[in-house]
Amino acid sequence: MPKTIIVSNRLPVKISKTDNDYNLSSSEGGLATGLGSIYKQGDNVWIGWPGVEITEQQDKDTVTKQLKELSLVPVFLDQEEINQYYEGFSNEVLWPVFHYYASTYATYKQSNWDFYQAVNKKFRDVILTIAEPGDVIWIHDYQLLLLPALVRHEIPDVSIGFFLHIPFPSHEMFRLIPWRSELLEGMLGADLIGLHTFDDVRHFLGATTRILPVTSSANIIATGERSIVVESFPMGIDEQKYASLPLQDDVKHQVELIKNNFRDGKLILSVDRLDYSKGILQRLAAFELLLQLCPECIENIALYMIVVPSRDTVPQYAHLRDEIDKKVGNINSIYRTMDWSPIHYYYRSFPLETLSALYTTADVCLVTPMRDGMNLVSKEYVASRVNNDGVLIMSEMAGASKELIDAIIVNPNNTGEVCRAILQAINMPLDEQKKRMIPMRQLVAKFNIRHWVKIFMDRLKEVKLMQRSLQTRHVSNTTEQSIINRYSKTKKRIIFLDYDGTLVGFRSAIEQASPDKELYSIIQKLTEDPANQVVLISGRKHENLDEWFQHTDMYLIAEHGSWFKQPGTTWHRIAGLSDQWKHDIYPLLETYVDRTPGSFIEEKTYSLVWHYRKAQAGLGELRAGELMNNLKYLASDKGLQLLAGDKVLEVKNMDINKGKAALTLTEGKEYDFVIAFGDDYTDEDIFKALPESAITIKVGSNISAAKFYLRNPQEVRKLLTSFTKQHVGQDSRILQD
Ligand code: GDG
Repeated sequence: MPKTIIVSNRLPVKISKTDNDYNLSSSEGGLATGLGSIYKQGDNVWIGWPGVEITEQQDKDTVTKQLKELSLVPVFLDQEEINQYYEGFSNEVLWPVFHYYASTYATYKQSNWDFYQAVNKKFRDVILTIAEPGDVIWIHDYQLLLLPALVRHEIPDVSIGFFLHIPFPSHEMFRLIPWRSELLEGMLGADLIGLHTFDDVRHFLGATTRILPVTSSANIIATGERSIVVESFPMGIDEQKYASLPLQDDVKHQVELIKNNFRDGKLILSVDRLDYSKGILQRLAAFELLLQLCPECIENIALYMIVVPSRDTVPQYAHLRDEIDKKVGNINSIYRTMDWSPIHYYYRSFPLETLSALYTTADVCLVTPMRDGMNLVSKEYVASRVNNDGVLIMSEMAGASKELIDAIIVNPNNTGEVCRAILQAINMPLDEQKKRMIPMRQLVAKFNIRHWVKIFMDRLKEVKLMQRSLQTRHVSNTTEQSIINRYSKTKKRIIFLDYDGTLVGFRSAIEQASPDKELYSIIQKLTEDPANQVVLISGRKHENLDEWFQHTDMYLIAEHGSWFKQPGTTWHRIAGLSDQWKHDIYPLLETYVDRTPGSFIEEKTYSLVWHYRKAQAGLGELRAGELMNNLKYLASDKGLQLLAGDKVLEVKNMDINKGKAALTLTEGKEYDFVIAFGDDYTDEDIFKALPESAITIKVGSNISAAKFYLRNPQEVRKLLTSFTKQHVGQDSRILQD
């Protein structure tokens, strides 16, 4: 029975030491609740750091045993590892860069990176003591970006999901990190990569396709080995818990105490971990402005500000804490009256019941991070509003703002706007409060943490099935052997070979992809066998194929079938086709060349191709989309076909395609072995046109009409070489006979 293994930096447990004993208590954060239904079952486990340094082996053994009772498995880290991997690399490189604070807070130290790699390997080693092929592993967050690939390398046959809890920044930010490729390669070890928002998904795809030699189509990344799905899974909370807490007696009691403090005043609440990304100082500035501008607010409103201690041994965080202390002191000293304080600031955490009482009492919840992956506080506030009242003010920089669209959405940098939003919130009529709160409560209830876990796990299963269905079509050893057997038994064969991407790899300059010695030798051996008709069928110009292959014994087809050349004869072109349409289309393409630096037009006899492989990444795709729209009607009027390929858009005569060209060679001939290799959209026409008995092979693992696929041109060459060896083998047997 396959297991599910959860992996995160921290285990969901609190450990404290009394004398010689360790006391363990489960910490019931949202994630732990959501994943509880998984890791507590059967042989499933959660792997992570227990949160304290334990040096003695005996103590490690004791704690390991105690954790086992809770289905938890420890990765023990020493203080130096914590300093460099966690405080250093995770929190002084990844956290600031991913939250757009690279220039202010990021420091790139080689030793931190070394520790980051070493600790990720330490996690891998613990996983390897437990995981077996077929298991499902779900890895969490930015501390473990390298782990998916490290695990994949050791056990290829596992399902790996990865979820990033913080934002994924734009490529412009991410590229600053000296180890950017390694980090992305690490993440691509996963089968499914989950992020909070669609913007994060776009940023991740953008960075990956710009930095690594991989391609993406919609939200699927093809690495040649596997297809990896990248999707947004906005994280939810344990909504039932937050909706039921206000009904508990102890919570009701605390609500009364808080209300008595305030008489009829309005209570504004903010709750954050101590972090510069949470916009605490900016929020205080907006609150101060409000006190300056609104005399009626004096004695009638109060900001309850809870800041939970976090990372305050790091100098930047200690500094932030001092700044907050100063600012709060300053505001209170100016505006405080004998029996009223504008800000109630708490630098500590509270029991969940107190938090719930605050959520229940607060008229306004002020959530104004400068950047936040999701922000669960906003959802917890919404879930706690069982009477459907209360107002949420939400920064547009938090992932949650994409879902909680009925909140008052603000730009946290705009002090005036935040100040106005608070005024709007404290004066909002009850009707409007309800109109906004009801849909938000419904959303938070539906997309709760269990739902999040379920859809992620279901999707991971689907991704694996999709990969496996492709896998069955990969030319395995057995399939390869049976193709070779069929080849050796047949006497009249035709072999269709596409060129770019099939026999040679993709190059950024088209003229660079010239044939090498190995390729010429394979072609020569294949064509030497009189039973073989070898056909090179390409979209390239006939002049180009002529230069490279006129001396071979291949049948050459250029420009998707516009030009033909039998071995030993001259080129001839297909008759009766018009190329008059080019006069209208060419000028249009030229305007795109003028507007898109790096793009150019290639003119063929019956087609025009707009190439953008040298254009700025992203811009080319954008313009290609525009051009496609522009050409749509014109093309159908003129009997033209538009083909969007790999960094090209081709406009060609509809009557020409590789499929038709291939059929002119096979129809009426009794070939007993038909095989076709191709890598792109134009080769699909051949795959579809050839008879059912043909062997069709796509190069690359994208969806295709072909029966099988090979990963790359090297695998194609290997199979063709096996054919040529067959030929020699047969001969030698014949000789022996
Ligand atoms: C990261 C991402 C993303 C706070 N004070 C107390 C307390 N809390 C709890 C809240 C909430 C949690 O802490 C804070 O979660 P957030 O989502 O707001 O922020 P991060 O800690 O930065 O979390 C974030 C999240 O991961 C999940 O993917 O949303 O964007 O930065 O649950 O209730 N809990 C108790 N007492 C407190 O005083 N008991």
